Amino acid sequence: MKKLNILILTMIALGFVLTFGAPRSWAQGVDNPTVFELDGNTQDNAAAGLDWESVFPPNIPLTANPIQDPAPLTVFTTGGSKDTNNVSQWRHKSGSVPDKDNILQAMAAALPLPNGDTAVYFTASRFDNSGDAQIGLWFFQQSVAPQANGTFGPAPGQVANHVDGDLLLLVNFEGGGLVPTIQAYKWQGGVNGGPVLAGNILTGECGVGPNAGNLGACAITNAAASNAPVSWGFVPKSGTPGVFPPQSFFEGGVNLNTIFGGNVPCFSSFLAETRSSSSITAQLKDFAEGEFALCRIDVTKNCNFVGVVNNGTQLQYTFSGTVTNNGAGTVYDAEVVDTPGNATGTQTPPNPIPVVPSTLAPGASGTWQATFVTTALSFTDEALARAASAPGGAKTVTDTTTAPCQGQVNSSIIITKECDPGTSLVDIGNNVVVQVGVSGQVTNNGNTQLTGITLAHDPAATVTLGSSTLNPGASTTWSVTYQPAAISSGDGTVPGRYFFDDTIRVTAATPAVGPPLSPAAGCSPAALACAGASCAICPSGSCLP
Ligand SMILES: [Ca+2]
Ligand SMILES: [Ca+2]
Ligand SMILES: [Ca+2]
Repeated sequence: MKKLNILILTMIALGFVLTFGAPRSWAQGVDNPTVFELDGNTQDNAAAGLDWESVFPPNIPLTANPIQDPAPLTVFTTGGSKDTNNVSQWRHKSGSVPDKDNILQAMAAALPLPNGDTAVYFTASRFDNSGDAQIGLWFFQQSVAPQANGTFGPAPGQVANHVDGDLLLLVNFEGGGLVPTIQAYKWQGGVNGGPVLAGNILTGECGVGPNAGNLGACAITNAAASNAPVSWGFVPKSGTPGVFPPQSFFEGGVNLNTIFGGNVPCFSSFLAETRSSSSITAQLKDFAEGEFALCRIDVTKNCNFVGVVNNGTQLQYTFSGTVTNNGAGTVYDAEVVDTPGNATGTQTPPNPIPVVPSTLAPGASGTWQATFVTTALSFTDEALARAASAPGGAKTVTDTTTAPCQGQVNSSIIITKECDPGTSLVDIGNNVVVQVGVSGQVTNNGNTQLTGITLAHDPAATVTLGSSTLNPGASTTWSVTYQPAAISSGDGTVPGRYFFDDTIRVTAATPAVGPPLSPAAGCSPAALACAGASCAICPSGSCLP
């Protein structure tokens, strides 16, 4: 008798371990309440996981919170609107559906499971709880948004297609029951393909039954009335506004890695639909659709002006930034394509610019950098970052940003003048006349190359100029020799001392980059630079100090 008691106690103890030890294995399933509470309500309860009323962490893949779908918004129409057809054949309109098929709110979120898998959680509410619920949940790689002309696509005039790997979950609560049947389908065969059943997935009611905590896909509905999130504005057909009548609220999840292994597609939109039956060929009723970017990268960009290069003829900029994986899965082969909007130039390295590292786990960042040499002083520059969801795959995960680039130049020219070699007397024919010889330097005092430098002399005379082009900091010489027509000044108080005034002016000089030079103050007539001299003629020795 005593042995039997011990055996019973042992069995009870074993049962205790089997029952209450279950949470230890929850890490493997999508119905893991330490990640998300798939419990048939929206409240964030004691379990560690989030629920629909939680504040979601920043940067997780999330639809609108929630997607609102008030009647008569967006219902399926025409015979082509079936799960077995390419979305290019789907059509929608505003109209009515049976009240039990009228979706009011829907939502999806992606969260990592403890083992690194990616779980997607979904929810939908309906207007009337009288009748079976046949629900479909699509995860598309293309943007499959309802357009005003009745088609589905990323933008007006653009029709979306299925891409292999688009995921469909069929969740059916039938016969008045609370236990769903769930099937997962993967689209295969491109635009002419169809949904193919995905095998080897444990499915069922979330957190219930022998596989609780290990389900690859599950769903659950509310068996009893339950408060709706205030922000949803839920109003049932009958009952209390803000309260879900039984079987009006649905939630569930799917472990994407149990279906796709390591090659989870980069879904970009989510659609919750109601269906006329559990059949894969059922007619589709209402739907709510929203953006749901499972893979997401964010690119940043700075444009820094480095300086004037290549003898003052070009400007150098540095483009740099980061690419951050803010999505649910690792992205690969990240790179940046940079496009200076209204500037031409030479970029090093050329596009695509590598991101280091190019493989980014969720939350990780890489850096990128390039130099750009151009003549543009001001331009706006766009950076497109792109990455693949699988190594070597199509780079469909993208983000763009722009940054202003502003260079700075300082163009300047200065000129000097000296009485060198100065005045002298020359014998021209039968006359002895005064000859004035002046000279000086023209200097590029800025950081841009100057071309087309032209000088003018007053009184008018031929100017000899060493070079009409000057690099930054460079100088050249000029000289003029002329015979003045008259004495400029000198009152004779010092006998024999007279002055010949003249001016040299820079009348043209063109900077290689940046705005034209401005006239210098004090030059008359107007000039970019000027210098004057008053050269004396003296009796021998009298001009010496
Ligand atoms: Ca819940
Ligand atoms: Ca919780
Ligand atoms: Ca709708």
